[in-house]
Amino acid sequence: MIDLYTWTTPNGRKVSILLEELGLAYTVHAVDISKDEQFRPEFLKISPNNRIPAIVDRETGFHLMESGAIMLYLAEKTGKLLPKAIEPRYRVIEWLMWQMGGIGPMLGQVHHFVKYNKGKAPYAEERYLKEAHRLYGVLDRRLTDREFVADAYSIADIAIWPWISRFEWQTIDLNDYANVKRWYLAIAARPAVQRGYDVPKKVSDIPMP
Ligand SMILES: N[C@@H](CCC(=O)N[C@@H](CS)C(=O)NCC(=O)O)C(=O)O
Repeated sequence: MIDLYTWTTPNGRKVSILLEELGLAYTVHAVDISKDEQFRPEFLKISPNNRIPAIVDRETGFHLMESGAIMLYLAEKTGKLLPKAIEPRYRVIEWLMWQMGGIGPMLGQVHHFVKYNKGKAPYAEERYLKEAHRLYGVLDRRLTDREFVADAYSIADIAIWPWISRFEWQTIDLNDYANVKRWYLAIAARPAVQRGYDVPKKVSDIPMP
């Protein structure tokens, strides 16, 4: 049994979708970041960076923050969605790190400047939108001749997908990135993804291009 501390954001959905894909039993604890619940002392004990998601593995009491680390831990624990052989394993880790270092932080800036603070900082809007298009281009080229970002569906796809599901916030037209669109729709059709998307509560249907 896993305790999942999360909210209705891409980083939170990465872990709820993964838990659904793995079929692990979990209890959801909603941490409403719009009400600053991430700063509560009891949450800081398991997530000292005051951010969701975080988990506690009840079998051992082990707690973990940072979605990338959580995904590696859960995949390792179950032996699923992360290959064991060194090269395919590091191909997955490579694209997981690409999400953690690029897609997450950069698209997060697009949400901040373009969706929530439009007009306040034109230079930042231009900079992060340009970077968003560059990253979508990288993903589109990667998916030209392959179904998933690594060799098979993996934690790397699950990490990237919830960020792409905010394409409307990012003013991205998925029709400009045909391979990303095909990949996005294939993952959106998975029942586990649909269940995980609605954790800790349903906010909207999965956006469709
Ligand atoms: N690198 C962290 C980022 C986590 C993160 O930024 N979480 C956001 C929601 S998506 C959050 O908790 N924000 C609360 C705040 O900024 O105080 C991860 O991947 O887990």
